[in-house]
Amino acid sequence: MTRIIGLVGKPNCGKSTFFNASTMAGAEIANYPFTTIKANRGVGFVRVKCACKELGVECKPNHGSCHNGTRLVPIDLLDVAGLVKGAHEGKGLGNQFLDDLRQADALLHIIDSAGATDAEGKPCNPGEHNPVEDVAFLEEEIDLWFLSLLKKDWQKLTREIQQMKKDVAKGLAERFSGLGVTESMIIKAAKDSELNINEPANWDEAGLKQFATKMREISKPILLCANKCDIQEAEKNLKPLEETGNMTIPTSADSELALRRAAEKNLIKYYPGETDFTFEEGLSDEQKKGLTFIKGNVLKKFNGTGVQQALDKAAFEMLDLIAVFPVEDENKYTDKNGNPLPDVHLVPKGTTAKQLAYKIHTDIGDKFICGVNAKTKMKLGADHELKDGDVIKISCSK
Ligand SMILES: Nc1nc2c(ncn2[C@@H]2O[C@H](COP(=O)(O)OP(=O)(O)O)[C@@H](O)[C@H]2O)c(=O)[nH]1
Ligand SMILES: [Mg+2]
Repeated sequence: MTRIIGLVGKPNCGKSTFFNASTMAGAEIANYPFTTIKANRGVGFVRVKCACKELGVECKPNHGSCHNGTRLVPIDLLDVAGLVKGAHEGKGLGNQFLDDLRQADALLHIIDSAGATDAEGKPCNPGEHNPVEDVAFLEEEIDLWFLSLLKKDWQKLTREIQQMKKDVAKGLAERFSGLGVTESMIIKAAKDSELNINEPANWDEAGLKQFATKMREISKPILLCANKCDIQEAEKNLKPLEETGNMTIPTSADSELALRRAAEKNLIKYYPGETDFTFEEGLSDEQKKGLTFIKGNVLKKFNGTGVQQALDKAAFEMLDLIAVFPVEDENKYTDKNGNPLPDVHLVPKGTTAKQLAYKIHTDIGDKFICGVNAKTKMKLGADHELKDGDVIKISCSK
C-alpha cells in the first residue's frame, strides 16, 4: 500500500508553502511525471542512500534523482484543508479536513512557531499567540472525530460483532479500514487503554475516549514542524513545543521554497536537505541579500530548512519504511534496457520478497519463483524479509 504523508494545521501556518516547496520539481528532480496529482495531492521526495556508490555503478533513476549517492525518492503528500475548531462537527472545512485526513498515514503538523497566527488562523503580530496551544487543539479535534465515529451505533456494532462471534479486532478494523486503522492497531490501542478487547460492550465513556486517543496516536503519528523558524520570535517557543512530548523539528518552508526556486533558475547550487548552498552568476543585489539571510539565519542556525529533514523523518522514523531497489539483471543491477538501479520502492519494514513482487506488478507476484539478493547472489524465498538498501531481482515463471 502506498503511504501518504499529510500536512495538517490551522490556516496560515505554512502548509501550502511547505507543500509547494516539497513538491517543487526543480531542475534536478523535474523528471517525475505526476508532480501534482490533484490540487492538494502531490509528490514530494525523501532522501535515501543510493546503492550506486557501493556497487560502483552510475544509476539512472526513472523517478527522482541522485546526487553524490543521495537519492531523492518520490512519496505522496497531501495538503490537508486548514483545520478550525469544531471540524469534527463539520465546522469550517471540517468535512473536507476529515476526508483528507482519512487518507494520511503520518501527519506533519505545521505550526506557526513564531506565534504570528492567532487561534482562529488569522495573522497577528509575531509573539502574540502561544503556538503550544495549537498542539493539543489539533490532537483533540482528531480524537473527538475518532470518538464520534466509534460512538456512532457502538452498541449495535458490538452486539453484531459478538452475535456473529466475529473477532472483535477484526470487526472494528473493518469498520475503521477507511481511516487506515488495522487490526493490529486496534489490538494495541485496546491494550494501551487497558480495555478488554473481547468485551467491547463493557467499555465505558472514559474507556472509549481513551481508546479513540490511542487509535489516533497509533494510526496517525504526528511530527511537529515548528515552522517560520526564520522569524526571531520562534526561538523561545521551540523548547516548549518539544516539551509537549512530540517529535519536533524547526522548519522554514518559505526559505526552502526560495532556495528551490533559486536553484531551479540556476542562481544557486542547492540540493534539498543540504545545510549550505553556493551562489552562481546573475543574482540581483536583492536576491543575494534574501538568500544570504537564509544562509545565516536558517541553514547555519538550524542545519538546513528542516523541510527535507521532516519528510525523511516521517518516512523512516514514523512510517518505518525501507528502500529497496528492484532490478532485472542481478549481475549488472539494471532493468531490461540496461539502466542501472532504475527504481527505488519505499516499503514497510518486514516486507517480504513476494510482497515486493506484488508491489512491482500483480503478474510478477502471481508468477513469483524466488528472489535474488543482487549484492550477495543469495536466493530468497517468498517469505524472506527485505532489508533497507537491498537490491533485488525477482525470478518469475514464464
Ligand atoms: N516567515 C515565514 N513565513 C512563512 C513560512 N511559511 C509560510 N509562510 C507565510 O505564511 C503565510 C501563510 O502560508 P500558507 O502556506 O498559505 O499557509 P496555509 O494556510 O497553512 O496553507 C504566507 O504569507 C507564507 O508566505 C516560513 O517558514 N517563514
Ligand atoms: Mg493552504
